[in-house]
Amino acid sequence: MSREAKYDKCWLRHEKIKYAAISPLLKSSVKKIMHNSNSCIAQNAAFELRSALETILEINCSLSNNISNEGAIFLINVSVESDYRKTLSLHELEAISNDGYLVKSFIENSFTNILIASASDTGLLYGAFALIRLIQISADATEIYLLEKPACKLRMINHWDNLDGSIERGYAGKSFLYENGHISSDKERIRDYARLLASIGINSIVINNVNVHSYETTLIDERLEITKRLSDIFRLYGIKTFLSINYASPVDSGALNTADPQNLEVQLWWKNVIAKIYGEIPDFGGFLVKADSEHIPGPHTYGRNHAEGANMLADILKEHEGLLIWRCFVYNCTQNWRDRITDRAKAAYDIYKPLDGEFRENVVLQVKNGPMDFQVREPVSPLLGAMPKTSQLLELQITQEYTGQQKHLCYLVPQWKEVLNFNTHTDDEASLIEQIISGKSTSSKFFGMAAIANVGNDFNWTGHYLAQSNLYGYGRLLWNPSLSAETIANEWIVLTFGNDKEVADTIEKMLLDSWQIYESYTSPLGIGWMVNPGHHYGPSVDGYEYSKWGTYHRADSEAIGVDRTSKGTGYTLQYSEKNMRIYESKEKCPEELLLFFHRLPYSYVLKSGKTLIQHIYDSHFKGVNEVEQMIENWSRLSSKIDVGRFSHVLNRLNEQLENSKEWRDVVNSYFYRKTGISDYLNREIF
Ligand code: GCV
Repeated sequence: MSREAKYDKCWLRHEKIKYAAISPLLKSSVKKIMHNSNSCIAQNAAFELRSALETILEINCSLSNNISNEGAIFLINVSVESDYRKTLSLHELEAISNDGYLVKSFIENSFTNILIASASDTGLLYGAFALIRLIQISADATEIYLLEKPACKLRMINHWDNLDGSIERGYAGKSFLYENGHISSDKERIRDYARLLASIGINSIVINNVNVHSYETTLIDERLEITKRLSDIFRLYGIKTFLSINYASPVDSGALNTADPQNLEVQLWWKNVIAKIYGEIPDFGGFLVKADSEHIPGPHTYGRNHAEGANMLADILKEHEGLLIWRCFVYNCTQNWRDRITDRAKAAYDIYKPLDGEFRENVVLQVKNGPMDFQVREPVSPLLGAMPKTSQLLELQITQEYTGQQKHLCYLVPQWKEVLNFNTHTDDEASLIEQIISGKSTSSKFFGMAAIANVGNDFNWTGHYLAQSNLYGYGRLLWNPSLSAETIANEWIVLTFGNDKEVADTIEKMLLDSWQIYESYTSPLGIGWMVNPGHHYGPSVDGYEYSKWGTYHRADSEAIGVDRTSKGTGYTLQYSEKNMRIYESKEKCPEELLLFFHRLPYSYVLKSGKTLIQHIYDSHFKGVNEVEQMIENWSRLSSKIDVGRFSHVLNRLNEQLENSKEWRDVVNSYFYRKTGISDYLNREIF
């Protein structure tokens, strides 16, 4: 990378490969990149290929839109010239229909050629990025055949950026989209971000925080220009722009004194606003709404249910083929900690399940992966898969709010894989979350995932260099949720750090172990929430224990955990019969979730033969030791990684070590003092 680089290139570094079997083959014959579509997206696909071939393999190609018979890479949109359809099998045609692509090499007149075919220009762009990835990852390939289609139709990234440049739960500097109330002056960076997103198949972006403050409320009208200018950039890479809106915008704008969805003036107000948006941005994606949540107004404010509230907007958006993404993160956020009946975990299901079938076709419910809020360990939300007549999106959090805030290493793909592999048993044929997000369990047209971005204007985008792997991994799962955490880690490492075996093996192990390590020195067995209130970094066992947020561990001197079985809060009853039976029983319940579902004495014996209290002590000591081990492993790479990235990661790991010790000592001391039970191994507890 040149010295003047203003920011890192992440997995699009395209470093020169010293030897690639494919290289002589391509070098001797590929001279041109030809495309039969002239859209900006298709041209960008050609540009990406040209520049990657030049830097990775030192092949200089010219671009042309005249298709001729000589060694070339052909970017063919079969919808532009249907003749090409004849050369493809039915199976291939089906796969390339919705943004899928075929990439294959073939020899003709002793020239090597590569065909990238799709039925859309966006598919061509994805195919181009796939070829670039393949050249770097499978450098010894001598022929190419890739036929891929994305599992998720909606492949969304949610930004929690505010126009003043701040980011809610942002751990990588300030926003690179906005500064001082305006769009950022560094448009090139926004464009490079769009490239990064397109390279992992993301097709939709929500450009502002779901907590819509009054300034951002005007992105739909007074400041629509900002929305338009951003959408002009993202469109070049096949990405649709969405806005988070304030449900009470008609009131906040000063136009009306109600936002009641049944009020005709309110409807007319939205009709005009939405028409104006589509007048400026004809391919605008639609709205994302957080309503009746954490003090934000919504339909409940006006005595309407969420289907009534959502459908009003959905009907208007439908006229423009727009979507309404409606978040299900709704709960009573002013709970009394003395109240042992109300269970925040039950809220989303209680509110939405009875409304199944009542939402319009273009409403998509966005459901967080767990019933609480992105803790290091939660069960899968029982709402996912429980509304067969309603479109759903799974919401993940890439930004590491509760998982170390990009100071700690926490590769989240293994956590997401557990969610995707979860069987809801809500449908006879397709009830894995992986199938639900791939649209296999409903007749609904819209399905997929959304995730909260972990990027900011730091040089390395994500605060921690290795946290780039989470953004990369999210994109790869959108495309193919069956990919393993190992495969994704490996791809990302080779693209980002090259293919030195020691480097790859060390980083892969660090990534794959990191979630479990983080979990072991933070909160035990699914309890969650032992964090400092507000900013959520570092330990505070009772931080939320007597608060209004409904997040309690209820530890006393005898026992810990919340009884969420049918004898307790009844949360388990929201699951399908099969899962309910597993969670009801403390013997069958997966141990990592034991204290989420059950209240147990510290003397309870786990499958390991250890008592619960000894498990808490042991895992906290072990977690810190493992961080020390990671530091040792990383340190061995000093001569193999550039000094900038090496020392950055080392500093982060050292910070992680200090903070993990704090976690260990605070949590262990808390339980020692509560219970008076000593550590079996007599280690230092305070
Ligand atoms: C955007 C949690 C976070 C909030 C976030 C909220 C949400 O409560 O702490 O910062 O607000 O989730 O997902 O809406």
